[in-house]
Amino acid sequence: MKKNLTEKIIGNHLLEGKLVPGTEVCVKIDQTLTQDATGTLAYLEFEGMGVDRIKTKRSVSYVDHNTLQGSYENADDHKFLQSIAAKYGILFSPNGTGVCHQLHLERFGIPGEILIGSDSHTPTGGGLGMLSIGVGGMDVAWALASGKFYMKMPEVINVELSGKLKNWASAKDIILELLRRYTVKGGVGKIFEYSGTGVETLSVYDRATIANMGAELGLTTSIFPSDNQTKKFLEAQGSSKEFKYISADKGARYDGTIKIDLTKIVPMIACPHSPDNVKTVKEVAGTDLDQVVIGSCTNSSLTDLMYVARILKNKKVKIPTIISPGSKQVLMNLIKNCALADMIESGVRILEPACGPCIGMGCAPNTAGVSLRTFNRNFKGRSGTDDAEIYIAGPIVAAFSALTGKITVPQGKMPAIKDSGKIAVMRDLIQIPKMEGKKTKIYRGKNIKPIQKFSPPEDIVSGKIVAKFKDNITTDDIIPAGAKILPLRSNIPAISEYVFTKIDPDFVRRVKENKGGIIIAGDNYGQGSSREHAALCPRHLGIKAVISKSFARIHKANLVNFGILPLSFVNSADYDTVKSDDVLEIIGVKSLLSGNKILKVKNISGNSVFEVTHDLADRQLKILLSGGLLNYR
Ligand code: MIC
Ligand code: SF4
Repeated sequence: MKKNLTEKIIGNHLLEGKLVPGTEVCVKIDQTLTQDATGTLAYLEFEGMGVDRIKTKRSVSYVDHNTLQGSYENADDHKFLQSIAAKYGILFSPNGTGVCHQLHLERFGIPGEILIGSDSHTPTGGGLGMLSIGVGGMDVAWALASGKFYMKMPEVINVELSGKLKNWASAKDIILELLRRYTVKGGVGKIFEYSGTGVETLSVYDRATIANMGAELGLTTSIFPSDNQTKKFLEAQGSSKEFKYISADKGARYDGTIKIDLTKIVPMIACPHSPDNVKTVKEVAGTDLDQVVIGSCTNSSLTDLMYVARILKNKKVKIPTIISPGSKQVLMNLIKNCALADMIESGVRILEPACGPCIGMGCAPNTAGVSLRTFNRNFKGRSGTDDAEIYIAGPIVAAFSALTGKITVPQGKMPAIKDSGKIAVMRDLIQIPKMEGKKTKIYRGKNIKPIQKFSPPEDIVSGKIVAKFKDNITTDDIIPAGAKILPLRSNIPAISEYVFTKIDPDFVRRVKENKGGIIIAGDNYGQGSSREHAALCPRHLGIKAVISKSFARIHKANLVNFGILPLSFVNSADYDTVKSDDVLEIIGVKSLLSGNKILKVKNISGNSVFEVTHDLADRQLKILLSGGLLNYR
């Protein structure tokens, strides 16, 4: 039978289930990654599972999010992560080495393998033919403990690229065009598999940018074939032995097709406050800017920054411009080929390789400031300044705009960036664990609080509607990031005080007063980051159920893992009939286990009844009705 690339990779790793979209499959996991903001919880959960050794081939713990060390909290977390790595045989990438996705691509990318990571941009690895999926920390912990991962088999969509980019258009513009067409919820339940003659015109870094930002479409992941470009990339990284060709069979079956003619792509930009609010750069050209920031796991590769250096060379930036290279290796290459000198001479600030401003760790814009960034998310408030206006574009548009202080359409002849295929490779920055096993003392600073277990739900789950939200609520809305809150990621009681503070400052008080409650939401609840704090913290406060029109994939799995019922309206018009403060009773929750798909919800205040449903697998229902994954084990 002819197979697409996804079917080949999943088929090679299949432990349970069939490749039927919408049904649950269990796959063997080759690699995992964590970063420090989600990693501490993931490893606490892993410890709670009580196994001696990791069951994966390669697992890496990166420190790249909480890098400021403004006080003891981050440093404590990093020492905890380092000691856990030594104990269990996990590789450790220390603070300042680079952003996890950039590093993982450069150092550990292997076509045909399966990677899961506790970060929503893990799909970056799809740029070189590795099936890479973002998940919650608990799912990484479970993969470390068992070598397995359960997921719903997605539909596989063939994205057929033809032609070649021209006139300053870049990979970022391809993914922005897809976001313009399909929106932040257009990819839920799907994998985008790229094919066609246009693919070979894109480098692995271009492909990684596209795969990375597929997360913004809500996709399970994106994947490119492994071809001569992949070979060249792996050779340059000193990893040629990992190379193999892998692609879909000719005539393979797909669940849908999208066609993109690369010759028609023009520079695009996402306008405030959503990555799918996309226009052409021409449409918003001339908008005054206060700041330009170049970096993040989407656009901080050597090639990206070489274009930036070339555009800035012998010119001066007009507004504060900040550049954060994706990894120390990228920075070292920029030093060796003198591109860093061109950047610094033009007046830019250089930050150390880390997530930095992308996660609100510094460089927040001024009040109501307008900032153009090469990142992937421009949700309101994520920059650290609540009323800032954030635009998202590729590094070329960003560099041109830095020179004028306004959003600017790239002009002139596009320079060719010479690619000799040779770069300075820094393979020894990531620490190979000593594997001291049982002898290793785990360092637990006072910021690290023990992981909590929750009791199973009653048969009738009742509570007040403590909040009613609209569509597309992000996990940044639920539990904000930023320099003030991020250091508390290992301290659930402390960080829970910030739940919904940006969009509903009274939420925590109300939930405490009511001793818990139920949340109502519109479509795509929990889009964005994989942070399981967005499930765990509401659970800690006493939230028992979220009833929405629909959920984002990773967040729904996180809700299950922490025992919050993720239920959907059978009739979405019922969303309009419920209001804040109504008291609800969800009846017969335990009957879910015997196959009941639909539950009745009594609205005691409104004196009415409506129905809710779910699309969870039996295994997930068992977890949910045990009160979460830690109880289920
Ligand atoms: C993000 O880009 O929002 C993050 C920070 O990388 C998150 C993870 C986190 O919240 O720690 C993600 O994308 O999953
Ligand atoms: Fe880091 Fe930003 Fe990438 Fe998230 S999106 S991993 S915060 S660089």
